[in-house]
Amino acid sequence: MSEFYQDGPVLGNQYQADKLLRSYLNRVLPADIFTELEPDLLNLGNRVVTDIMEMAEDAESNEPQLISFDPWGKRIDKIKTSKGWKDLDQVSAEEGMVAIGYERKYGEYSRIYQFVKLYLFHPSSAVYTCPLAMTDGAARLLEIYGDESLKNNAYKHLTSRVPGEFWTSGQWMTERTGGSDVGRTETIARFEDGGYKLYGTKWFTSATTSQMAITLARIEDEQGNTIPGSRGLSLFYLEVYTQKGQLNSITIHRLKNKLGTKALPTAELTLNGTNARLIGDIGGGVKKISSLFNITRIYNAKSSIGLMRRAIALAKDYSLRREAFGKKLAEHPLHLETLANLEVEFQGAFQSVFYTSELLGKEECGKATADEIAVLRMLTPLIKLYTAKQAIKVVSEVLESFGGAGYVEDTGIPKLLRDTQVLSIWEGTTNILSLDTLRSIEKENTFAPFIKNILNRLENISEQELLISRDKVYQSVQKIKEYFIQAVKEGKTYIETGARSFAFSLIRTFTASLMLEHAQWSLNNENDRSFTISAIRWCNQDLTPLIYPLDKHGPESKALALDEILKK
Ligand code: MFK
Repeated sequence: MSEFYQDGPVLGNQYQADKLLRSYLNRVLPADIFTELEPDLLNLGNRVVTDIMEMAEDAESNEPQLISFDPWGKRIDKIKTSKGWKDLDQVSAEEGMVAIGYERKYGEYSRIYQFVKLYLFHPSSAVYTCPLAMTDGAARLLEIYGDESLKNNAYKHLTSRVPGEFWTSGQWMTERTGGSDVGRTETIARFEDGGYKLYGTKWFTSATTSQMAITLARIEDEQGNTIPGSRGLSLFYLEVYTQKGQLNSITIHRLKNKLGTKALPTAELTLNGTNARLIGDIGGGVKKISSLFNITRIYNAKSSIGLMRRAIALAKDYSLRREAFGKKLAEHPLHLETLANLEVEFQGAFQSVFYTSELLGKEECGKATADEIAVLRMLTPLIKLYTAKQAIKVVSEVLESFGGAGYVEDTGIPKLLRDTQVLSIWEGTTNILSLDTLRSIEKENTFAPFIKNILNRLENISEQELLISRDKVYQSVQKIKEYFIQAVKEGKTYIETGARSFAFSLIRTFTASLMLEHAQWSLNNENDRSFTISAIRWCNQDLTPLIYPLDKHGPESKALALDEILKK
Protein backbone atom coordinates (compact mmCIF):
# COMPACT_ATOMS: atom_id res chain seq x y z
CA MET A 1 0.00 0.00 0.00
CA SER A 2 1.25 3.47 -0.83
CA GLU A 3 2.58 5.51 2.05
CA PHE A 4 2.06 8.76 0.15
CA TYR A 5 0.00 11.47 1.77
CA GLN A 6 -0.19 14.93 0.34
CA ASP A 7 0.82 17.80 2.63
CA GLY A 8 -1.90 20.42 2.96
CA PRO A 9 -1.17 24.14 2.59
CA VAL A 10 0.17 26.01 5.61
CA LEU A 11 -0.49 29.65 6.40
CA GLY A 12 2.18 31.76 8.05
CA ASN A 13 1.77 35.17 9.65
CA GLN A 14 -0.75 36.81 7.32
CA TYR A 15 0.62 40.30 7.82
CA GLN A 16 4.25 39.32 7.35
CA ALA A 17 3.53 37.19 4.29
CA ASP A 18 1.64 39.98 2.51
CA LYS A 19 4.21 41.76 0.37
CA LEU A 20 1.73 44.13 -1.25
CA LEU A 21 0.18 45.14 2.07
CA ARG A 22 3.52 46.04 3.61
CA SER A 23 4.63 47.90 0.53
CA TYR A 24 1.34 49.81 0.37
CA LEU A 25 1.52 50.83 4.05
CA ASN A 26 5.08 51.94 3.56
CA ARG A 27 3.86 54.21 0.75
CA VAL A 28 0.77 55.75 2.34
CA LEU A 29 1.42 55.92 6.08
CA PRO A 30 3.71 58.49 7.69
CA ALA A 31 6.78 56.57 8.89
CA ASP A 32 6.14 57.19 12.61
CA ILE A 33 2.56 55.89 12.37
CA PHE A 34 3.66 52.83 10.40
CA THR A 35 6.31 52.04 13.00
CA GLU A 36 3.81 52.43 15.81
CA LEU A 37 1.15 50.24 14.16
CA GLU A 38 3.26 47.43 12.77
CA PRO A 39 3.59 45.38 16.00
CA ASP A 40 -0.21 45.31 16.31
CA LEU A 41 -0.57 44.17 12.69
CA LEU A 42 2.09 41.50 13.17
CA ASN A 43 0.26 40.28 16.23
CA LEU A 44 -3.07 40.10 14.38
CA GLY A 45 -1.37 38.47 11.37
CA ASN A 46 -0.40 35.66 13.72
CA ARG A 47 -3.71 35.48 15.59
CA VAL A 48 -5.76 35.01 12.41
CA VAL A 49 -3.95 31.75 11.73
CA THR A 50 -3.96 30.55 15.34
CA ASP A 51 -6.50 31.34 18.08
CA ILE A 52 -8.88 33.46 15.97
CA MET A 53 -8.97 30.79 13.29
CA GLU A 54 -9.89 28.22 15.96
CA MET A 55 -12.78 30.42 17.12
CA ALA A 56 -14.03 30.64 13.56
CA GLU A 57 -13.77 26.88 13.13
CA ASP A 58 -15.86 26.40 16.25
CA ALA A 59 -18.44 28.89 14.99
CA GLU A 60 -18.57 27.20 11.58
CA SER A 61 -19.01 23.73 12.98
CA ASN A 62 -21.66 24.78 15.53
CA GLU A 63 -24.15 26.71 13.46
CA PRO A 64 -26.67 28.99 15.16
CA GLN A 65 -29.98 27.47 16.18
CA LEU A 66 -33.35 29.05 16.74
CA ILE A 67 -35.06 27.73 19.84
CA SER A 68 -38.65 28.79 19.46
CA PHE A 69 -40.09 27.39 22.73
CA ASP A 70 -38.88 26.67 26.22
CA PRO A 71 -39.44 23.16 27.61
CA TRP A 72 -42.89 24.23 28.91
CA GLY A 73 -44.13 25.51 25.59
CA LYS A 74 -43.59 29.21 26.16
CA ARG A 75 -42.49 31.08 23.05
CA ILE A 76 -38.93 32.34 23.59
CA ASP A 77 -37.42 32.72 20.08
CA LYS A 78 -33.88 32.42 21.35
CA ILE A 79 -31.02 32.23 18.87
CA LYS A 80 -28.30 30.04 20.28
CA THR A 81 -24.81 30.74 18.99
CA SER A 82 -21.54 28.90 19.56
CA LYS A 83 -18.74 29.75 21.93
CA GLY A 84 -16.57 30.52 18.90
CA TRP A 85 -19.07 33.11 17.65
CA LYS A 86 -19.18 34.78 21.08
CA ASP A 87 -15.39 34.74 21.30
CA LEU A 88 -15.21 36.46 17.93
CA ASP A 89 -17.40 39.22 19.34
CA GLN A 90 -15.00 39.63 22.24
CA VAL A 91 -11.97 39.68 19.94
CA SER A 92 -13.66 42.28 17.74
CA ALA A 93 -14.11 44.56 20.73
CA GLU A 94 -10.62 44.04 22.12
CA GLU A 95 -8.93 44.47 18.74
CA GLY A 96 -10.90 47.69 18.23
CA MET A 97 -12.27 46.45 14.90
CA VAL A 98 -14.93 49.17 14.86
CA ALA A 99 -13.53 51.47 17.55
CA ILE A 100 -10.35 52.36 15.66
CA GLY A 101 -12.38 54.07 12.94
CA TYR A 102 -14.08 56.36 15.49
CA GLU A 103 -11.30 57.00 18.00
CA ARG A 104 -9.47 58.60 15.06
CA LYS A 105 -6.23 58.46 17.01
CA TYR A 106 -4.30 58.48 13.74
CA GLY A 107 -6.50 61.11 12.10
CA GLU A 108 -7.26 60.41 8.46
CA TYR A 109 -5.06 57.28 8.59
CA SER A 110 -7.29 55.62 11.18
CA ARG A 111 -9.55 54.12 8.54
CA ILE A 112 -6.54 52.60 6.75
CA TYR A 113 -5.35 51.03 9.99
CA GLN A 114 -8.83 49.73 10.78
CA PHE A 115 -9.39 48.33 7.30
CA VAL A 116 -6.03 46.55 7.34
CA LYS A 117 -7.14 44.80 10.52
CA LEU A 118 -10.51 43.90 9.04
CA TYR A 119 -8.85 42.67 5.85
CA LEU A 120 -6.63 40.34 7.88
CA PHE A 121 -9.52 39.32 10.13
CA HIS A 122 -12.24 38.66 7.58
CA PRO A 123 -11.16 35.27 6.17
CA SER A 124 -10.66 33.90 9.70
CA SER A 125 -13.74 35.50 11.24
CA ALA A 126 -16.55 33.12 10.19
CA VAL A 127 -17.96 36.34 8.63
CA TYR A 128 -18.19 38.07 12.00
CA THR A 129 -17.28 41.05 9.82
CA CYS A 130 -20.93 41.14 8.73
CA PRO A 131 -22.17 42.31 12.15
CA LEU A 132 -19.11 44.55 12.34
CA ALA A 133 -19.94 46.12 8.98
CA MET A 134 -23.45 46.99 10.10
CA THR A 135 -22.15 48.16 13.48
CA ASP A 136 -19.70 50.49 11.82
CA GLY A 137 -22.38 51.75 9.43
CA ALA A 138 -24.78 52.32 12.33
CA ALA A 139 -22.10 54.22 14.25
CA ARG A 140 -21.53 56.49 11.26
CA LEU A 141 -25.25 56.99 10.82
CA LEU A 142 -25.72 57.92 14.48
CA GLU A 143 -22.70 60.20 14.32
CA ILE A 144 -24.39 62.09 11.48
CA TYR A 145 -28.09 61.90 12.37
CA GLY A 146 -28.34 60.75 16.01
CA ASP A 147 -29.54 63.02 18.82
CA GLU A 148 -27.51 63.51 21.99
CA SER A 149 -29.16 60.59 23.72
CA LEU A 150 -28.32 58.14 20.91
CA LYS A 151 -24.80 59.52 20.74
CA ASN A 152 -24.33 59.12 24.48
CA ASN A 153 -25.69 55.59 24.59
CA ALA A 154 -25.93 53.41 21.50
CA TYR A 155 -23.04 55.10 19.69
CA LYS A 156 -20.75 54.62 22.69
CA HIS A 157 -21.60 50.91 22.82
CA LEU A 158 -20.98 50.47 19.09
CA THR A 159 -17.56 52.07 19.29
CA SER A 160 -16.47 50.49 22.56
CA ARG A 161 -13.41 48.28 22.99
CA VAL A 162 -14.77 46.70 26.16
CA PRO A 163 -16.28 43.23 25.71
CA GLY A 164 -19.72 43.20 27.31
CA GLU A 165 -20.11 46.92 26.69
CA PHE A 166 -19.51 46.52 22.96
CA TRP A 167 -22.71 46.24 20.91
CA THR A 168 -23.26 45.15 17.37
CA SER A 169 -26.08 46.47 15.21
CA GLY A 170 -28.33 44.93 12.61
CA GLN A 171 -29.52 46.70 9.48
CA TRP A 172 -33.05 45.48 8.92
CA MET A 173 -33.90 46.74 5.49
CA THR A 174 -35.01 43.83 3.35
CA GLU A 175 -38.69 42.88 3.26
CA ARG A 176 -40.61 40.30 1.24
CA THR A 177 -41.40 43.03 -1.29
CA GLY A 178 -37.74 43.21 -2.26
CA GLY A 179 -34.14 43.51 -1.24
CA SER A 180 -33.27 46.05 -3.92
CA ASP A 181 -36.49 48.03 -4.18
CA VAL A 182 -36.47 49.28 -0.61
CA GLY A 183 -39.10 51.89 -1.48
CA ARG A 184 -41.71 49.12 -1.29
CA THR A 185 -41.11 48.64 2.43
CA GLU A 186 -44.41 47.79 4.15
CA THR A 187 -43.49 48.18 7.82
CA ILE A 188 -45.65 50.77 9.53
CA ALA A 189 -44.72 53.07 12.41
CA ARG A 190 -47.57 54.19 14.64
CA PHE A 191 -47.27 56.82 17.34
CA GLU A 192 -48.75 55.06 20.40
CA ASP A 193 -48.36 55.68 24.14
CA GLY A 194 -45.89 58.51 23.62
CA GLY A 195 -43.55 56.73 21.23
CA TYR A 196 -43.29 54.93 17.91
CA LYS A 197 -44.15 51.27 17.56
CA LEU A 198 -43.27 49.28 14.46
CA TYR A 199 -45.45 46.68 12.74
CA GLY A 200 -44.16 44.64 9.83
CA THR A 201 -42.09 41.71 8.66
CA LYS A 202 -38.38 41.84 7.88
CA TRP A 203 -37.31 39.09 5.52
CA PHE A 204 -33.50 39.06 5.84
CA THR A 205 -32.07 40.30 9.11
CA SER A 206 -28.44 39.33 9.35
CA ALA A 207 -26.72 39.15 12.72
CA THR A 208 -30.05 38.92 14.46
CA THR A 209 -28.32 38.44 17.81
CA SER A 210 -27.19 42.07 17.76
CA GLN A 211 -28.32 44.33 20.59
CA MET A 212 -29.84 46.95 18.29
CA ALA A 213 -30.93 47.51 14.72
CA ILE A 214 -31.45 50.33 12.28
CA THR A 215 -34.56 49.95 10.17
CA LEU A 216 -37.05 51.72 7.92
CA ALA A 217 -40.78 52.16 8.37
CA ARG A 218 -43.63 54.23 6.99
CA ILE A 219 -45.18 56.57 9.54
CA GLU A 220 -48.96 56.33 9.70
CA ASP A 221 -50.86 59.48 10.56
CA GLU A 222 -53.88 59.61 12.86
CA GLN A 223 -56.20 58.83 9.95
CA GLY A 224 -54.15 55.74 9.09
CA ASN A 225 -52.64 57.29 5.96
CA THR A 226 -49.06 56.80 4.84
CA ILE A 227 -46.92 58.30 2.08
CA PRO A 228 -46.05 55.66 -0.55
CA GLY A 229 -42.65 55.00 -2.09
CA SER A 230 -39.24 55.62 -0.66
CA ARG A 231 -40.14 59.26 0.01
CA GLY A 232 -42.50 58.08 2.76
CA LEU A 233 -39.94 56.03 4.64
CA SER A 234 -38.45 57.18 7.92
CA LEU A 235 -35.43 55.87 9.75
CA PHE A 236 -35.71 54.12 13.12
CA TYR A 237 -33.49 52.88 15.90
CA LEU A 238 -34.63 49.92 17.96
CA GLU A 239 -33.19 47.79 20.72
CA VAL A 240 -33.73 44.10 20.14
CA TYR A 241 -34.24 43.29 23.84
CA THR A 242 -36.08 45.07 26.63
CA GLN A 243 -34.42 45.98 29.93
CA LYS A 244 -35.70 42.64 31.26
CA GLY A 245 -33.88 40.74 28.49
CA GLN A 246 -37.03 39.87 26.55
CA LEU A 247 -37.46 40.44 22.83
CA ASN A 248 -38.85 43.88 22.08
CA SER A 249 -42.18 42.59 20.71
CA ILE A 250 -40.36 40.68 17.98
CA THR A 251 -41.26 37.21 16.70
CA ILE A 252 -38.43 35.30 15.06
CA HIS A 253 -39.93 32.87 12.54
CA ARG A 254 -36.91 30.98 11.32
CA LEU A 255 -33.24 31.18 10.45
CA LYS A 256 -32.35 31.18 6.78
CA ASN A 257 -30.70 28.10 5.34
CA LYS A 258 -28.09 29.88 3.23
CA LEU A 259 -25.51 28.72 0.69
CA GLY A 260 -22.71 30.09 2.88
CA THR A 261 -22.09 32.41 5.86
CA LYS A 262 -23.29 29.47 7.93
CA ALA A 263 -22.11 30.76 11.31
CA LEU A 264 -23.99 34.01 10.83
CA PRO A 265 -27.59 33.95 12.09
CA THR A 266 -29.90 35.47 9.49
CA ALA A 267 -33.56 35.50 10.43
CA GLU A 268 -37.05 36.24 9.21
CA LEU A 269 -38.91 38.16 11.86
CA THR A 270 -42.01 40.18 12.58
CA LEU A 271 -42.19 43.42 14.51
CA ASN A 272 -45.41 43.34 16.53
CA GLY A 273 -45.47 46.80 18.03
CA THR A 274 -41.71 47.03 18.60
CA ASN A 275 -40.66 50.16 20.47
CA ALA A 276 -38.49 52.28 18.24
CA ARG A 277 -37.10 55.78 18.02
CA LEU A 278 -37.22 58.02 15.02
CA ILE A 279 -33.74 59.09 13.87
CA GLY A 280 -33.66 62.62 12.47
CA ASP A 281 -36.72 64.13 10.83
CA ILE A 282 -39.68 62.30 9.40
CA GLY A 283 -39.04 60.99 5.86
CA GLY A 284 -35.81 60.76 3.86
CA GLY A 285 -35.15 57.32 5.32
CA VAL A 286 -33.41 55.87 2.28
CA LYS A 287 -31.12 58.85 1.97
CA LYS A 288 -30.22 58.64 5.67
CA ILE A 289 -29.65 54.90 5.67
CA SER A 290 -27.33 55.28 2.68
CA SER A 291 -24.77 56.66 5.16
CA LEU A 292 -24.86 53.17 6.71
CA PHE A 293 -24.83 51.08 3.56
CA ASN A 294 -22.09 53.17 1.97
CA ILE A 295 -19.91 51.97 4.86
CA THR A 296 -21.05 48.33 4.64
CA ARG A 297 -20.36 48.42 0.90
CA ILE A 298 -16.74 49.36 1.59
CA TYR A 299 -16.60 46.53 4.14
CA ASN A 300 -17.93 44.22 1.49
CA ALA A 301 -15.11 45.17 -0.87
CA LYS A 302 -12.59 44.82 1.91
CA SER A 303 -13.94 41.31 2.54
CA SER A 304 -13.51 40.53 -1.15
CA ILE A 305 -9.83 41.36 -1.06
CA GLY A 306 -9.39 39.53 2.27
CA LEU A 307 -10.83 36.36 0.75
CA MET A 308 -8.85 36.72 -2.47
CA ARG A 309 -5.65 37.14 -0.52
CA ARG A 310 -6.39 34.14 1.71
CA ALA A 311 -7.26 31.88 -1.21
CA ILE A 312 -4.14 32.91 -3.13
CA ALA A 313 -1.95 32.42 -0.05
CA LEU A 314 -3.23 28.84 0.21
CA ALA A 315 -2.70 28.18 -3.49
CA LYS A 316 0.82 29.62 -3.45
CA ASP A 317 1.89 27.53 -0.50
CA TYR A 318 0.34 24.41 -2.02
CA SER A 319 2.12 25.03 -5.33
CA LEU A 320 5.43 24.70 -3.48
CA ARG A 321 4.44 21.40 -1.84
CA ARG A 322 2.41 19.50 -4.38
CA GLU A 323 4.32 17.50 -6.98
CA ALA A 324 2.79 16.37 -10.26
CA PHE A 325 4.45 15.01 -13.37
CA GLY A 326 7.81 14.93 -11.59
CA LYS A 327 7.98 18.50 -10.32
CA LYS A 328 6.31 20.96 -8.00
CA LEU A 329 3.18 22.73 -9.27
CA ALA A 330 5.08 26.00 -9.05
CA GLU A 331 7.58 24.67 -11.57
CA HIS A 332 4.90 24.10 -14.20
CA PRO A 333 4.76 27.21 -16.38
CA LEU A 334 1.01 27.03 -16.91
CA HIS A 335 0.28 26.73 -13.18
CA LEU A 336 2.63 29.60 -12.47
CA GLU A 337 0.87 31.66 -15.11
CA THR A 338 -2.48 30.93 -13.49
CA LEU A 339 -1.22 32.03 -10.07
CA ALA A 340 0.38 35.15 -11.51
CA ASN A 341 -2.90 36.17 -13.14
CA LEU A 342 -4.73 35.71 -9.85
CA GLU A 343 -2.16 37.90 -8.13
CA VAL A 344 -2.68 40.68 -10.69
CA GLU A 345 -6.43 40.51 -10.13
CA PHE A 346 -5.95 40.67 -6.37
CA GLN A 347 -3.48 43.54 -6.51
CA GLY A 348 -5.84 45.64 -8.59
CA ALA A 349 -8.69 45.03 -6.19
CA PHE A 350 -6.46 45.76 -3.20
CA GLN A 351 -5.42 49.14 -4.58
CA SER A 352 -8.98 50.25 -5.33
CA VAL A 353 -10.31 49.21 -1.91
CA PHE A 354 -7.54 50.79 0.10
CA TYR A 355 -7.61 53.99 -1.89
CA THR A 356 -11.33 54.22 -1.07
CA SER A 357 -10.49 53.70 2.62
CA GLU A 358 -8.01 56.57 2.37
CA LEU A 359 -10.74 58.85 1.04
CA LEU A 360 -13.20 57.72 3.69
CA GLY A 361 -10.69 58.53 6.43
CA LYS A 362 -10.08 61.94 4.91
CA GLU A 363 -13.77 62.70 4.56
CA GLU A 364 -14.55 61.77 8.16
CA CYS A 365 -11.69 63.90 9.46
CA GLY A 366 -12.72 66.90 7.39
CA LYS A 367 -9.57 66.61 5.27
CA ALA A 368 -11.14 65.66 1.94
CA THR A 369 -11.63 68.17 -0.85
CA ALA A 370 -15.02 68.43 -2.57
CA ASP A 371 -13.55 66.47 -5.48
CA GLU A 372 -12.31 63.71 -3.19
CA ILE A 373 -15.76 63.45 -1.57
CA ALA A 374 -17.27 63.03 -5.02
CA VAL A 375 -14.70 60.37 -5.95
CA LEU A 376 -15.43 58.51 -2.69
CA ARG A 377 -19.14 58.54 -3.50
CA MET A 378 -18.54 57.06 -6.94
CA LEU A 379 -15.86 54.56 -5.92
CA THR A 380 -18.01 53.08 -3.17
CA PRO A 381 -20.48 51.26 -5.48
CA LEU A 382 -17.74 50.63 -8.04
CA ILE A 383 -15.36 48.82 -5.69
CA LYS A 384 -18.21 46.89 -4.12
CA LEU A 385 -19.55 45.63 -7.42
CA TYR A 386 -16.25 44.91 -9.10
CA THR A 387 -14.21 43.35 -6.30
CA ALA A 388 -17.05 40.95 -5.48
CA LYS A 389 -16.96 39.66 -9.05
CA GLN A 390 -13.17 39.44 -8.93
CA ALA A 391 -13.27 37.56 -5.64
CA ILE A 392 -15.71 34.98 -6.96
CA LYS A 393 -13.50 34.44 -9.99
CA VAL A 394 -10.28 34.26 -7.99
CA VAL A 395 -11.55 32.01 -5.21
CA SER A 396 -13.20 29.67 -7.73
CA GLU A 397 -9.91 29.44 -9.69
CA VAL A 398 -8.00 28.74 -6.48
CA LEU A 399 -10.45 25.96 -5.62
CA GLU A 400 -9.74 24.44 -9.03
CA SER A 401 -5.99 24.76 -8.50
CA PHE A 402 -6.32 22.27 -5.64
CA GLY A 403 -7.96 19.74 -7.93
CA GLY A 404 -10.30 17.32 -6.15
CA ALA A 405 -9.02 18.46 -2.75
CA GLY A 406 -10.46 21.89 -3.39
CA TYR A 407 -13.89 20.34 -3.77
CA VAL A 408 -13.74 18.49 -0.47
CA GLU A 409 -15.36 20.14 2.53
CA ASP A 410 -12.79 19.44 5.22
CA THR A 411 -10.01 21.26 3.34
CA GLY A 412 -12.03 24.41 4.16
CA ILE A 413 -11.75 25.60 0.55
CA PRO A 414 -15.42 25.06 -0.49
CA LYS A 415 -16.40 27.22 2.48
CA LEU A 416 -14.22 30.05 1.17
CA LEU A 417 -16.07 29.96 -2.15
CA ARG A 418 -19.50 29.86 -0.51
CA ASP A 419 -18.64 32.81 1.70
CA THR A 420 -17.35 34.69 -1.33
CA GLN A 421 -20.48 34.14 -3.41
CA VAL A 422 -22.58 36.34 -1.12
CA LEU A 423 -20.41 39.37 -1.73
CA SER A 424 -22.00 40.20 -5.07
CA ILE A 425 -25.49 39.91 -3.56
CA TRP A 426 -25.84 41.53 -0.16
CA GLU A 427 -25.44 45.26 0.16
CA GLY A 428 -26.64 45.70 -3.41
CA THR A 429 -26.22 43.46 -6.44
CA THR A 430 -23.91 44.25 -9.35
CA ASN A 431 -26.72 45.77 -11.36
CA ILE A 432 -28.10 47.84 -8.48
CA LEU A 433 -24.64 49.22 -7.83
CA SER A 434 -24.05 49.93 -11.51
CA LEU A 435 -27.21 52.02 -11.36
CA ASP A 436 -26.03 53.63 -8.13
CA THR A 437 -22.89 54.70 -9.99
CA LEU A 438 -25.15 56.46 -12.47
CA ARG A 439 -27.13 57.97 -9.58
CA SER A 440 -23.94 59.39 -8.14
CA ILE A 441 -23.09 60.97 -11.49
CA GLU A 442 -26.56 62.39 -11.98
CA LYS A 443 -27.18 63.65 -8.46
CA GLU A 444 -23.73 64.45 -7.20
CA ASN A 445 -21.76 65.29 -10.32
CA THR A 446 -19.11 62.73 -9.60
CA PHE A 447 -17.98 62.04 -13.18
CA ALA A 448 -15.68 65.00 -13.78
CA PRO A 449 -13.80 64.71 -10.45
CA PHE A 450 -13.46 60.96 -11.01
CA ILE A 451 -11.85 61.47 -14.42
CA LYS A 452 -9.68 64.30 -13.11
CA ASN A 453 -8.46 62.08 -10.29
CA ILE A 454 -7.26 59.46 -12.80
CA LEU A 455 -5.57 62.04 -15.03
CA ASN A 456 -3.77 63.70 -12.12
CA ARG A 457 -2.29 60.40 -11.11
CA LEU A 458 -1.08 59.64 -14.62
CA GLU A 459 0.89 62.88 -14.71
CA ASN A 460 3.36 61.43 -12.23
CA ILE A 461 4.13 58.27 -14.16
CA SER A 462 7.56 58.72 -15.72
CA GLU A 463 9.23 55.32 -15.76
CA GLN A 464 9.94 54.27 -19.34
CA GLU A 465 8.63 50.75 -18.83
CA LEU A 466 5.27 52.09 -17.63
CA LEU A 467 4.65 54.61 -20.38
CA ILE A 468 2.84 52.31 -22.81
CA SER A 469 0.44 51.28 -20.04
CA ARG A 470 0.01 54.88 -18.97
CA ASP A 471 -0.96 55.78 -22.51
CA LYS A 472 -3.47 52.95 -22.58
CA VAL A 473 -5.12 54.50 -19.54
CA TYR A 474 -5.21 57.90 -21.25
CA GLN A 475 -6.92 56.24 -24.22
CA SER A 476 -9.40 54.48 -21.93
CA VAL A 477 -10.28 57.76 -20.27
CA GLN A 478 -10.91 59.27 -23.68
CA LYS A 479 -13.11 56.35 -24.68
CA ILE A 480 -15.09 56.59 -21.44
CA LYS A 481 -15.63 60.32 -21.93
CA GLU A 482 -16.86 59.83 -25.49
CA TYR A 483 -19.15 57.01 -24.42
CA PHE A 484 -20.56 59.12 -21.62
CA ILE A 485 -21.37 62.02 -23.94
CA GLN A 486 -23.06 59.65 -26.39
CA ALA A 487 -24.97 57.79 -23.65
CA VAL A 488 -26.34 61.03 -22.18
CA LYS A 489 -27.49 62.04 -25.66
CA GLU A 490 -29.15 58.66 -26.31
CA GLY A 491 -31.15 58.70 -23.07
CA LYS A 492 -32.21 56.57 -20.12
CA THR A 493 -32.63 53.14 -21.75
CA TYR A 494 -29.24 53.38 -23.43
CA ILE A 495 -27.54 54.47 -20.22
CA GLU A 496 -29.19 51.76 -18.13
CA THR A 497 -28.55 48.98 -20.65
CA GLY A 498 -24.87 49.84 -20.67
CA ALA A 499 -24.58 50.60 -16.95
CA ARG A 500 -22.73 47.45 -15.95
CA SER A 501 -20.18 47.64 -18.76
CA PHE A 502 -19.76 51.34 -18.05
CA ALA A 503 -19.14 50.62 -14.35
CA PHE A 504 -16.60 47.92 -15.20
CA SER A 505 -14.80 50.31 -17.53
CA LEU A 506 -14.68 53.04 -14.90
CA ILE A 507 -13.27 50.84 -12.16
CA ARG A 508 -10.81 48.98 -14.39
CA THR A 509 -9.43 52.28 -15.65
CA PHE A 510 -9.32 53.89 -12.22
CA THR A 511 -7.59 50.83 -10.80
CA ALA A 512 -5.04 50.94 -13.63
CA SER A 513 -4.03 54.43 -12.55
CA LEU A 514 -3.64 53.30 -8.93
CA MET A 515 -1.50 50.34 -9.93
CA LEU A 516 0.72 52.54 -12.07
CA GLU A 517 1.14 54.93 -9.17
CA HIS A 518 2.16 52.15 -6.82
CA ALA A 519 4.50 50.65 -9.42
CA GLN A 520 6.23 54.00 -9.93
CA TRP A 521 6.58 54.52 -6.19
CA SER A 522 7.93 51.03 -5.62
CA LEU A 523 10.53 51.43 -8.35
CA ASN A 524 11.65 54.71 -6.83
CA ASN A 525 11.59 53.62 -3.21
CA GLU A 526 11.89 49.85 -3.01
CA ASN A 527 13.73 49.06 -6.23
CA ASP A 528 11.09 46.39 -6.88
CA ARG A 529 9.90 45.79 -10.46
CA SER A 530 7.19 43.28 -9.53
CA PHE A 531 4.47 45.93 -9.14
CA THR A 532 5.46 47.32 -12.53
CA ILE A 533 4.75 43.92 -14.01
CA SER A 534 1.37 43.62 -12.31
CA ALA A 535 0.42 47.14 -13.47
CA ILE A 536 1.44 46.35 -17.05
CA ARG A 537 -0.50 43.11 -17.00
CA TRP A 538 -3.56 44.83 -15.55
CA CYS A 539 -3.43 47.37 -18.37
CA ASN A 540 -3.08 44.61 -20.96
CA GLN A 541 -6.69 43.57 -20.40
CA ASP A 542 -9.54 45.43 -22.09
CA LEU A 543 -9.87 48.37 -19.72
CA THR A 544 -13.11 49.55 -21.31
CA PRO A 545 -15.48 46.64 -22.03
CA LEU A 546 -18.20 49.08 -23.11
CA ILE A 547 -21.32 48.12 -25.01
CA TYR A 548 -23.03 50.49 -27.42
CA PRO A 549 -26.68 49.48 -27.41
CA LEU A 550 -28.18 50.49 -30.77
CA ASP A 551 -31.94 50.59 -31.41
CA LYS A 552 -32.02 46.88 -32.31
CA HIS A 553 -30.12 45.95 -29.16
CA GLY A 554 -33.11 45.85 -26.82
CA PRO A 555 -35.35 43.61 -29.00
CA GLU A 556 -32.35 41.36 -29.70
CA SER A 557 -31.53 40.99 -26.02
CA LYS A 558 -35.20 40.32 -25.30
CA ALA A 559 -35.24 37.52 -27.86
CA LEU A 560 -32.17 35.97 -26.28
CA ALA A 561 -33.24 36.48 -22.69
CA LEU A 562 -36.82 35.30 -23.13
CA ASP A 563 -36.46 32.68 -25.89
CA GLU A 564 -38.43 34.73 -28.41
CA ILE A 565 -38.27 34.12 -32.12
CA LEU A 566 -36.49 36.94 -33.92
CA LYS A 567 -37.85 37.36 -37.45
CA LYS A 568 -35.34 37.96 -40.28
C1 MFK B 1 -18.87 40.92 5.40
C2 MFK B 1 -19.19 41.91 4.42
C3 MFK B 1 -19.93 43.11 4.89
C4 MFK B 1 -21.32 43.23 4.42
C5 MFK B 1 -22.33 42.78 5.42
C6 MFK B 1 -23.70 43.26 5.11
C7 MFK B 1 -24.79 42.38 5.62
C8 MFK B 1 -26.12 43.06 5.58
C9 MFK B 1 -27.16 42.32 4.85
C10 MFK B 1 -28.16 43.29 4.27
O1 MFK B 1 -28.78 44.05 4.91
S1 MFK B 1 -28.30 43.22 2.61
C11 MFK B 1 -29.46 44.52 2.21
C12 MFK B 1 -28.80 45.44 1.38
N1 MFK B 1 -29.74 46.24 0.64
C13 MFK B 1 -29.31 47.18 -0.18
O2 MFK B 1 -28.12 47.43 -0.31
C14 MFK B 1 -30.34 47.97 -0.92
C15 MFK B 1 -30.11 47.87 -2.41
N2 MFK B 1 -30.94 48.85 -3.11
C16 MFK B 1 -30.48 50.09 -3.41
O3 MFK B 1 -29.36 50.45 -3.08
C17 MFK B 1 -31.42 50.97 -4.17
O4 MFK B 1 -30.68 51.63 -5.17
C18 MFK B 1 -32.10 52.01 -3.26
C19 MFK B 1 -32.73 51.34 -2.08
C20 MFK B 1 -31.14 53.08 -2.76
C21 MFK B 1 -33.17 52.65 -4.15
O5 MFK B 1 -34.01 53.44 -3.35
P1 MFK B 1 -34.91 54.59 -3.97
O6 MFK B 1 -35.48 55.34 -2.81
O7 MFK B 1 -35.82 54.03 -4.97
O8 MFK B 1 -33.81 55.50 -4.70
P2 MFK B 1 -33.72 57.06 -4.91
O9 MFK B 1 -35.07 57.69 -4.92
O10 MFK B 1 -32.84 57.26 -6.09
O11 MFK B 1 -32.90 57.57 -3.63
C22 MFK B 1 -33.47 58.16 -2.49
C23 MFK B 1 -32.44 59.13 -1.92
O12 MFK B 1 -31.33 58.40 -1.41
C24 MFK B 1 -31.88 60.09 -2.97
O13 MFK B 1 -31.55 61.28 -2.32
P3 MFK B 1 -32.50 62.58 -2.38
O14 MFK B 1 -33.69 62.22 -1.53
O15 MFK B 1 -31.68 63.69 -1.83
O16 MFK B 1 -32.89 62.77 -3.83
C25 MFK B 1 -30.60 59.39 -3.39
O17 MFK B 1 -29.65 60.28 -3.94
C26 MFK B 1 -30.13 58.83 -2.06
N3 MFK B 1 -29.25 57.69 -2.24
C27 MFK B 1 -29.56 56.47 -2.73
N4 MFK B 1 -28.49 55.69 -2.73
C28 MFK B 1 -27.48 56.42 -2.23
C29 MFK B 1 -27.96 57.70 -1.91
N5 MFK B 1 -27.18 58.64 -1.37
C30 MFK B 1 -25.90 58.34 -1.15
N6 MFK B 1 -25.37 57.13 -1.43
C31 MFK B 1 -26.11 56.15 -1.97
N7 MFK B 1 -25.55 54.97 -2.24
